[in-house]
Order: sequence, then structure tokens, then C-alpha cells
Amino acid sequence: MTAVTIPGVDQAPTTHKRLLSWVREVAELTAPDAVVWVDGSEQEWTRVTDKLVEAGTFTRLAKKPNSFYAASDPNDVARVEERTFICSVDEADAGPTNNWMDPAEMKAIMTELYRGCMRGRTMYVIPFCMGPLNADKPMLGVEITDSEYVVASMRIMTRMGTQALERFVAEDGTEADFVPALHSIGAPLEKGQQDVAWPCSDTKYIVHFPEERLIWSYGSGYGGNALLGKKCYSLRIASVIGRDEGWLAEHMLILKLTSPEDKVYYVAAAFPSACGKTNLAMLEPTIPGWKVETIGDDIAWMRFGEDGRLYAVNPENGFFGVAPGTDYHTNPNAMRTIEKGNSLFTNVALTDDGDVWWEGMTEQPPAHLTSWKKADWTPESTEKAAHPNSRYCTPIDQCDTKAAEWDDPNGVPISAIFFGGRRATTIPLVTESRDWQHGTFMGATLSSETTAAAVGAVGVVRRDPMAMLPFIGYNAGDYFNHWIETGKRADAAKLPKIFYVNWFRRGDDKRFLWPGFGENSRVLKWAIERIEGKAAAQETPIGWVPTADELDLSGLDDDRADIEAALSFDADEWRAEIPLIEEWFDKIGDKLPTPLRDELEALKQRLG
Ligand code: GTP
Ligand code: SPV
Ligand code: MN
Repeated sequence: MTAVTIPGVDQAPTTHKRLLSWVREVAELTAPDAVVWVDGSEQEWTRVTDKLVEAGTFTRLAKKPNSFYAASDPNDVARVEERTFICSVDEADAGPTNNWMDPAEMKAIMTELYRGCMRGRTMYVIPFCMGPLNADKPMLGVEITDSEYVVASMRIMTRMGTQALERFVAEDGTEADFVPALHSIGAPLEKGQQDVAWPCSDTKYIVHFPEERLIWSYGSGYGGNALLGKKCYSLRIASVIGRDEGWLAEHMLILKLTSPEDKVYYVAAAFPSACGKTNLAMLEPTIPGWKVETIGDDIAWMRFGEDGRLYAVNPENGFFGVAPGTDYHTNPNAMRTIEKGNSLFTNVALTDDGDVWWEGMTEQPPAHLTSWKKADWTPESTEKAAHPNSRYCTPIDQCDTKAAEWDDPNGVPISAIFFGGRRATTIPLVTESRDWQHGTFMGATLSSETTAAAVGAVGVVRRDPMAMLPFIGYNAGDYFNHWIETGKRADAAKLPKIFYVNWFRRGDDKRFLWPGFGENSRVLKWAIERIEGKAAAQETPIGWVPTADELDLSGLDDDRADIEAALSFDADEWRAEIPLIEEWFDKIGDKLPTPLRDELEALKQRLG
């Protein structure tokens, strides 16, 4: 190895040999001007955010303490699923739902992209921990990045800096395992070259090497493409670790529900991106006596406890929430959380007095705004002021409804799992599965209309199994099998009960049939009372569905016919759904577990 002098590279605050040699290797390849070991301190936050303000990336908000606004490059606004790869050694291990390339071939391409890619920039080394720091085996990672925006965002979204680095070497000198995650925006600066506010590259790669537990990302500075602790580590890589070690890494919120009798239940729910996880996690029940507290809004890691129940941990430290549609009526808790400051806002609109705004925040939009495209905006403008995938990034710790257990390394025992999607037709408001295997079938055949959370067409129905289509780090057939096998590892009575929900069914005039948001507490209540054996339901070919009389609708003045339509099971719509499920299962191919094929045959029989 040639000894290149890069300021900071040897000022490592650790003795961890594998980390030290990886950092030096990356610095020599990418050739930054300097290396900074991120400590997570207040002073560092000030330094990094000041630098982002000076660069024009951040605008300090006058109206929210310690908060900043950023507008990305218009071509860097969402996850890029077409550019996301699972580079397993054997192509069959990536399966039919992932992009795949031979790992050596991918490494050769990306090594050339990374060569010199940090010239003129600072390389930051961010040690981080997904999940509580005091876990028996903390889940460590290190992100190397040349983006200050990533450094600031990672400070909110993860437990990072010195507190994480302390877990890398034990007192007896044992060196902990960690996931290396290399990120570059792919925009080197030549001497004297003027930087832009949001540097990125037209060439983008979001790549996972599952056997090596390694992540390489290039070209994007946005969200799930760049904050590598989130989707890349906590879902794609963690799902592979979970397969190997016997646990589940899922795209699920976690909430704590307390009944009027003070009974506590924990619920996990998987909905595709921009389909309601954050809103359900922070819900304010409209039914008296019920309380919801928040544990996580996007990711759940679920392991069996010694008592045979499934316990969930939220690996994240912050919320990276969809801004449009968030207001004091739909999600007052999110509004109160961001009001406290210490937050980042990306691709929302900026008000003239230094605050943020997005579609849905107020009934009357301000008379003048600066749009996410940095253009003048007035209510007459035909374009949206905020991008549909604009986001707030805010710490969980300052959420008033956070549950005391949110940071508990043991997690919380899950009583119910909800799968849900965005479907204008066919899928009733709520359906209870017959058992774990049938619930797995519901998850495996989950469908939803695409949203702005990923680049591509919006509103197209696609299968999104367990809301994990873009996040399963291995073969989807093997993943379904892992779910089936998970159900065999505990007594049926101890397993969570699985439900399928749809807040998004529409009437003939296209309006939503169900009021949603806080009213979803009525569905939570019904599900819990089913678990307690107290609520009634009708058996249908697709599972147990309540009538309008069997749901608590007290105080709800919505049109009863709408609610009945939202709850209805329509055999013709379901018969039309069968060929779509068959096509999906054919795509999964030989690895589709037989029990799921059996479930489909049984459903066809019941539909007649
Ligand atoms: P990601 O962060 O992308 O994973 O999204 P998410 O699943 O957390 O979705 P989120 O809660 O942010 O909601 C996305 C959009 O759906 C927002 O515009 C919400 O206003 C809307 N939404 C959420 N819940 C409901 C509901 O019950 N009914 C209706 N009609 N819309 C909802
Ligand atoms: C999602 O798309 O599911 C998100 C946002 O939660 S991102 O971090 O970009 O993945
Ligand atoms: Mn998500």
C-alpha cells in the first residue's frame, strides 16, 4: 500500500484494525482533501450545518429552532429502484424481484467510479448503531460519505458518532463486526471549480453485497439512496442476516396501544412507501379511552423472545416522513414533533418569512412561496410547491407520543401484524387471516398503487409483498419460506394475528370511502377485540371481515353506505384478482413455497 498523506486519515479515534484499514483503503481510492471522523457532538453539528448553509445546500429556518431547508437536484428526489442491485454470488439468491450483477463485475465498474470521486471534498467516517446502543450485540455500521447533508441526516436518523464507536472495541480488545457502507455523491470538484447546492451524478448505483454484508452507493444524495443505515442496512442487508439467524427485518411501523381497561398491546404494520405507516404510528384515536404511542414508523426487527413471543425493535433514531398531506388534522403529533425544531426539510416549499410549507398543511396556501424547484410560487401556479416525496427528518426523542419502550433493546411483544396497501378497489377495509400461513399468503400477495417515494410511474397497481418488494435482500421465494418457517417456530397462540387493511378504497366518484387517519383507531380496536375473542366478524372466502355493525362507529358521522362499501367483500372483484396473483406466483417460480400455492388453490375453491 502506498503511504498517501490525507489529512485526518490517521487521526482515528479507534484501534479497530478492520475499520482502520478500510478507511485508509477508501481514502486512497477516492482521494478526498481530508478525512473527518464524525463524533456526533453539538459542535460538529454546528460546523456541518454552517458549512451546508454557506454552500447554499441549507437555508436556516427563521421560524423553527435549529432547523434547515434543502432543495435537491430535480433529478435526485426519491429512491431509484431500477438502479438498486443485490449482488449475491449466485444470481438465484437475488431472485426474480431484484436487479442482479456478478459481484466482481459490479465492483470493477464501481471501483472506477469511486476512483478520485471525492477530490476537492471532505470524506466523513460515520460510525453508527442501528437499534439501541445497549443491546447485547449492537448492530454496528460505518458509513463513509462525501456529503455533509448525509452527516447531518445520519445524526438524526441513527445513534452515531463517539457513542457508537465506543461499541467497536470491547474492554478485552475484541473487535466487533460492522457493516461497511460506502457512499459518494459522485461529484468531485476540480481546483477552482464552483460547487452547486446539491451535487450528485447522473450515474447512480445502490448496491448490496449480501454475503459480505457490504453496501456501496454512488451518485445520489437523497434519502434511502444515501442514508445507508436505513433501507440498505436495516432492510436489505438485515433481511439476509435475519434469514441466516432466524429473525425478521421488515418495512413496518411499531405502535403501542392501550385500551380503556389499561391493557397494553403492541402492533406492527407493513404498508408500502407513502401508504400510511408514519400516520398510523402517531395516530390520535378518535374513540374515547384508547391511546396510541409510537415506537417506530418505518422499520421493525423481530426476534423470538424466551417466552416464545415475537419481539420488535425499531432500529432507527428519527423519522424521515412524507411531508405532503401532513397537517394538524391528519397527523398532529408529527406537526408537534417538527415544531420543536432540530429538523431537516427536503424538497418542501419555503415561505417568505423563513418557514416550510407543503400541500395539505393549511387550507389556504400562502400568497407567495419558493417552490422545491427554487421558483416563485403563488396559489395560481400549476405545479406543486412541494415535491410529492418531500420529507421532514426529525428525532424520535422529541415526539410527545413516543412510548417509553422505544429505546428498549429487548423490544416489545407483538400481538398483531397489519399488512396494507393502497387499492381503490377489491381489498376491504380490514380482513382477519385464518392463521399464520394464510396471513403469510395475504402478505405475499399484497398489492398497492405505486407512489412518489420511488422514481417511476405513480398510481400503477403492483404486487408489493409484505411492503418489501424494493427491500428484500435475497430471493423472494426464500423470503416467503422464511415467513412460513417463522410461523412454525412458536405456538400458534403466541404468534401475532395477521390482518389485511386498506384505508384507500374509493367510491365511484373516486373519493375515499373510509375517513382514515385518527378513525383508523376503530380498526385497531376491532383487531384487538378479535384477539381477545370479544368482537364479531363474518367468514368470507378471503378471511374474517366485520360488518358495519361489528365495528365501533360511534360518533362517526360519515355516510353509512360508504363504510359498508369500504368493508364489502366483492366476489367478482376477487375472481378478477386471481389471475394477477397467479401471474405473480409464476414470476416467483420454483422457490414459491408449496403452502402458498395451496392457499391460492383453497382461495380459488372458496370463490367457486
Ligand atoms: P414512507 O415513509 O415512504 O415509508 O411512507 P409511510 O408508509 O410512512 O406513509 P405516510 O404515513 O407518510 O403517509 C403517506 C401519505 O398517505 C400521506 O400523504 C398521508 O397523508 C396519506 N395517508 C396516511 N394515512 C392515511 C389514511 O388513513 N387515509 C388516507 N386517505 N390517506 C392517508
Ligand atoms: C420509503 O421510501 O419507504 C422511505 C423513504 O421510507 S426512503 O428513506 O427514501 O427509503
Ligand atoms: Mn419507508
